[in-house]
Amino acid sequence: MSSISLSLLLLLSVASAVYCTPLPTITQQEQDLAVDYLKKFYNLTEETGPTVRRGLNPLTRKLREMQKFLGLKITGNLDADTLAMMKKPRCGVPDDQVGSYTLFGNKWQKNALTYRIENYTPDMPKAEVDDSIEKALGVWAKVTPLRFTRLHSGTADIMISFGSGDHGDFYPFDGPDGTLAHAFAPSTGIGGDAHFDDDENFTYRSTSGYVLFMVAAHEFGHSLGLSHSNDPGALMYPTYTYSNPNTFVLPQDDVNGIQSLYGPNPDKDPNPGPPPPTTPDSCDSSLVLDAVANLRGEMLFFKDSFFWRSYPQSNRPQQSLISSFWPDGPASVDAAYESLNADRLYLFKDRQVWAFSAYELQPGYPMSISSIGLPKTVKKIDAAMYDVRTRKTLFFVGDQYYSYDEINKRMDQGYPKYVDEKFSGLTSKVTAAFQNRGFTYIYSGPYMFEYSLQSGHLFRMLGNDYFLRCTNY
Ligand SMILES: [Ca+2]
Ligand SMILES: [Ca+2]
Ligand SMILES: [Ca+2]
Ligand SMILES: [Zn+2]
Ligand SMILES: [Zn+2]
Repeated sequence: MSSISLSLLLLLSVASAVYCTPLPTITQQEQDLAVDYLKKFYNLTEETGPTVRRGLNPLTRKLREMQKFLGLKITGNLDADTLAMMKKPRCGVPDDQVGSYTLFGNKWQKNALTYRIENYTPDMPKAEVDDSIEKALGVWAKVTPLRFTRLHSGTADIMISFGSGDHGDFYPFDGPDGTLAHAFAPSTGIGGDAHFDDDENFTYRSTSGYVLFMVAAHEFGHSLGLSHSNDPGALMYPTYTYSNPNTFVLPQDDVNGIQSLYGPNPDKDPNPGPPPPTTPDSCDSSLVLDAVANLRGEMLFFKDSFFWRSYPQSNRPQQSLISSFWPDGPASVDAAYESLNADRLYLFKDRQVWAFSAYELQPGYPMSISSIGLPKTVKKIDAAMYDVRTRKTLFFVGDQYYSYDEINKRMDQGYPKYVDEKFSGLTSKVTAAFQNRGFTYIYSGPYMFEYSLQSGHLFRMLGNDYFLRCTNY
């Protein structure tokens, strides 16, 4: 009895993995949220009158615009990923332009600017608010000729305040989460000012609550003339991402944006620190991917803290931060694979493995990689690949590989074996691996080799960018 129901369950889970993910049921509340989001951030306007318009309906058009800007699959539907994105905490300024860093209208016609902190949040001691604001302005001063002086009275260029709900402009805040803050482009009066939603819990350094330094640094980008960027690594990307304030370095896209307005910093920095982080570029011919995996019919390509997803209908892969889809996962990965047997995506980093059902972390994870039977001497996995035909997963470690039986959930006897015994000609380290349409693809540095796993025959040598069609055309 129990074994029958178990095998039925297994069948059901395999079926859902093979066909498609079920459509989410959308509540009226979620529909309202979506319309409200598109009105606020994508200038969706009410259609009036019975006029039948040609082309896409405005809701679909705005959904597609949003999906494109935020790096989602462009479906024009209110799918689960899109709804999840709409529920993420973000900046209140609309995403009104498309591209990497964009300009927000004006710039200041002077480099010496003043700021004033008009009131405080009860969430943090005043000294921590002062320090967060000063450091957030310092992010921009470091790479430009802009210099900021604090005023304690009167009107400053950048007036900073905390408020909730209606707070004196035409853009009321929305209670906890949703919009965290907004700021106005350079101009007189309210221009340059930054408002923070005091219904949020702001913090100085903690990972619970919103780090005021991060939110403020983003808002001051608007105060200085930048709009939102669609570069998922940029500070000016619309949604909130936690970063450690002690180690934060302004990303290259934001540096390019602000320097296009004000030029570089003429003063030599005695402590230049690490260079600005750049977002991996799929057109970089020297690109070496960290890991490649399938997920429910899509291909996932991991590099640093980012991944691209490519699905059959798309003509260009979408790039996102790993943390925006798997917030409970590692910041970057060594290896990844999808077990069609278990309908699980596994991500590996150092000695740990995380298991996800799509984006949901499974109970008990992360676990040690020794829990799947790898010897304790293995410090990290270089690559992992699930073989559809045998339902075995190969784990590549140095010049060797292990074989894991997904059905019986144990390591096969007689391993590790040398990689070049199985894959002729492959003498350097495997960096990533996956299967697609019956072929086995083994990545090694900037190269990728196409094999038949069964015969071991090598068909051709390609580059890391073969599936990852370059997006800058
Ligand atoms: Ca002002
Ligand atoms: Ca809010
Ligand atoms: Ca790897
Ligand atoms: Zn913003
Ligand atoms: Zn406001």
